[in-house]
Amino acid sequence: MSVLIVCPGKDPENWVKALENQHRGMNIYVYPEDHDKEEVEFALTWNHPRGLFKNYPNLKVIASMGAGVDHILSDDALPEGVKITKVVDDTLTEDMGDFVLSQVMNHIRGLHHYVKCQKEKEWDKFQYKRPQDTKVGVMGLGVLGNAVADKLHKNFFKVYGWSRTEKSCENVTSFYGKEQLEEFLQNSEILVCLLPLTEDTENILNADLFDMLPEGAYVINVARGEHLVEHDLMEMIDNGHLAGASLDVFREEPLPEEHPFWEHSKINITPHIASVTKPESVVPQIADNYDRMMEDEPLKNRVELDKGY
Ligand code: NDP
Ligand code: OXD
Repeated sequence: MSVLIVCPGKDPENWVKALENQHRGMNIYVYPEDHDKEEVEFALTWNHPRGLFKNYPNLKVIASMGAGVDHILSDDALPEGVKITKVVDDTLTEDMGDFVLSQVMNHIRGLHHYVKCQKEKEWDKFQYKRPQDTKVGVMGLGVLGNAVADKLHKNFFKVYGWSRTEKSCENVTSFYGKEQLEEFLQNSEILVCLLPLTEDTENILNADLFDMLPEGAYVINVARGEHLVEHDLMEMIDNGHLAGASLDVFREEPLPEEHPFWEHSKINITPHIASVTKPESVVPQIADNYDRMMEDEPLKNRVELDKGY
């Protein structure tokens, strides 16, 4: 039986090496190299070509190389009964916390502003805020959102959270469901999106939602580009309601050269690097799930298909 790695545009080498080290004797193919489709029971993937997996009659598990699984579930030709897993990894979680904390700190201390000032040789002091006086709202209190909320709390921010189901978190004032979204947003001077991309969350960062944020709020999107209605964001920044945004994810990646975000003085762009999967760290859980599949045992980090995350 074999494992198929499918990650067009990504270098598979570290994954292959780490898997071979972890699981001696595992038979690994890297798409599109020549292989027998009937042999493949387990696929490890990131952004596979749509429709590819329907040609694998014995495929049982599709494992995402990352925390998100929208790149798998958006394929409407997945083989019936196939199980999907996501990554839950301490390094990935820690890295996301560091990234969001640095973006939040950059915003309250005006560091993005000073990068621009230096280019213009402008000595323009920015009245900064302190963490104790800043309310941050985290949308999505899952593995990553929860860790981000915790890190922000440990750094003295006032933290609010929003999820689909009710939570009781010690250091986070939490809200859930559509009914409590407005109250959550009213408390979000900085809004961090860490939702999975699903039918319910697509386009959720839109003008109506921005309108419910306090005047001068700042938006950080580290989830998926499809959460954001780009035109609404630009309009709300340009009319002064929002102070700006830090965006790590985009509808089209790489962000096209002609995209207006590049030139916008109040939009900060990073190239989907908030938290990048480290193969050596993640491969043990992939190999463990491979063994579980072989033994017909329950998989770890299995995605609930009806929820979409
Ligand atoms: P989880 O599945 O652990 O958590 C998802 C959270 O979102 C849960 O709290 C869930 O609520 C909440 N949620 C889902 N749907 C809704 C909804 N309709 N309304 C309100 N809340 C909702 O995901 P992770 O924390 O592991 O990852 C989140 C996302 O981060 C990934 O899907 C991926 O897109 C993105 N990501 C981005 C990276 C980057 O580098 N930019 C790196 C890694 C991930 P409940 O708890 O009630 O179920
Ligand atoms: C992920 C990502 O989902 O990197 O892990 O976006």
